[in-house]
Amino acid sequence: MFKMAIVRTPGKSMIHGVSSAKLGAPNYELARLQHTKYVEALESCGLEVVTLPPNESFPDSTFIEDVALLTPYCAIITNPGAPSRKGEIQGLRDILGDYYTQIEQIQAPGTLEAGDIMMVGNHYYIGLSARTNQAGAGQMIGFLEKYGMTGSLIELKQVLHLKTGVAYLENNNLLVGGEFLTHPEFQKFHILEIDASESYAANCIWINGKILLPAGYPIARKTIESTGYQVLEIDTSEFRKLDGGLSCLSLRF
Ligand code: CIR
Repeated sequence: MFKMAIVRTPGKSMIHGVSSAKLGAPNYELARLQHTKYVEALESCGLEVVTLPPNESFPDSTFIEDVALLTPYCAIITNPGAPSRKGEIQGLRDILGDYYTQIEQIQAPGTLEAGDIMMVGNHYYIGLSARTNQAGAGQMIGFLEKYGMTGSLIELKQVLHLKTGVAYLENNNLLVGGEFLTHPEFQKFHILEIDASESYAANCIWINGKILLPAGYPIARKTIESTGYQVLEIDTSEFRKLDGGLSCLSLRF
């Protein structure tokens, strides 16, 4: 169960965020509204939500998931692979210090963005992507093992982050799309397939027995509901324009 989440309100500078989506610039006012509703959804799942103020110096800083991995035993600050995002970790040690006594940090030449990390119990799958390199992933596995957890690598071919294409929904349920559908590492799970026409919906989050799903993906909704989960739909259209999804917008612990 998760008790808390940390989010960062998007700043006006978000319109300059990194994007490959070709969906146009996000509408800032709408993004703020969607972010508020996202926070309300987290709260409705029983989480206490800590909201950090906008950081205009970093257009992508609302995608706070990427800058840290919060485990039950320690926090690990990352070293984002995107040059424009490296500074997002400034001040993070102080913020996380309110909740963690053990704080580790990925060091260059290692790079890692935690959107590339999927937690399955005590095990963490780490995507090797354009943002997360071997050195960063190796350091992460070292930290996980130091605190009694484990990690393993998954090579990415197409998507931005590992969790762009796969989400663990607890109870052995794995929501999977695209390049990960046939991945040998994932065949031991109960696979919930994401239709190619709804690939964005693969980035869902399990929170205390409920599933947060991006709004507008009816096939995915039906698939998830067939497992008995209650689904809460959240409109993330403006974050999608920056290649971001539901998981990217919070640190849950
Ligand atoms: C980026 O390209 O870094 C941001 N525009 C989107 C980050 C999305 N984060 C995530 O998938 N964890």
